[in-house]
Amino acid sequence: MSRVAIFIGSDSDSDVIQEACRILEDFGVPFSLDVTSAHRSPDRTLRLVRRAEKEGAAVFIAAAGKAAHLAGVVAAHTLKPVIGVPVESAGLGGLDALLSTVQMPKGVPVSTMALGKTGAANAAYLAVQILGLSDPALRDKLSRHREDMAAAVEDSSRALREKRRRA
Ligand code: RP5
Repeated sequence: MSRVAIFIGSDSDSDVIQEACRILEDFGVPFSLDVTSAHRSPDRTLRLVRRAEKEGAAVFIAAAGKAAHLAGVVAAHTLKPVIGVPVESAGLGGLDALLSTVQMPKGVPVSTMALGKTGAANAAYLAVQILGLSDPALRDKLSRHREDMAAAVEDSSRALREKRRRA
């Protein structure tokens, strides 16, 4: 049973979304990954949303570039939280996708992440946070991850001080 349903608008988005997949795997969160386009395969998109809901998905992640309406269309068809990841592309560099994803009309929100791989990673972390609301074990893992990040910052600061002392 997939707890997170991930959709990408094209297989050209697969490199970006790998960041999210890797993090969900690290946290042991089962997910599904499908290519579907709001524009090129609208019926398939709706079918996949319905299927994911039936199979128990609690959160959706949708990544797309250009006129990126995938997350918005998914949000229109579900009451579950939808996280949008705008993907950079040639031409407008991703600003097109960012604005298309973030500027949802009132009442149908999409939680919009940063562009590209950082956004994909944060989409996974946010999905883990949402699932963690009802899963104490997952919340503990997330809390340990935050502690590890804080320790890594301290380590890098210590290493920098040491480097400067030796210089
Ligand atoms: C969007 O258009 C996709 O999400 C992708 O980011 C972009 C380009 O798609 P391709 O032309 O590479 O399939 O729909």
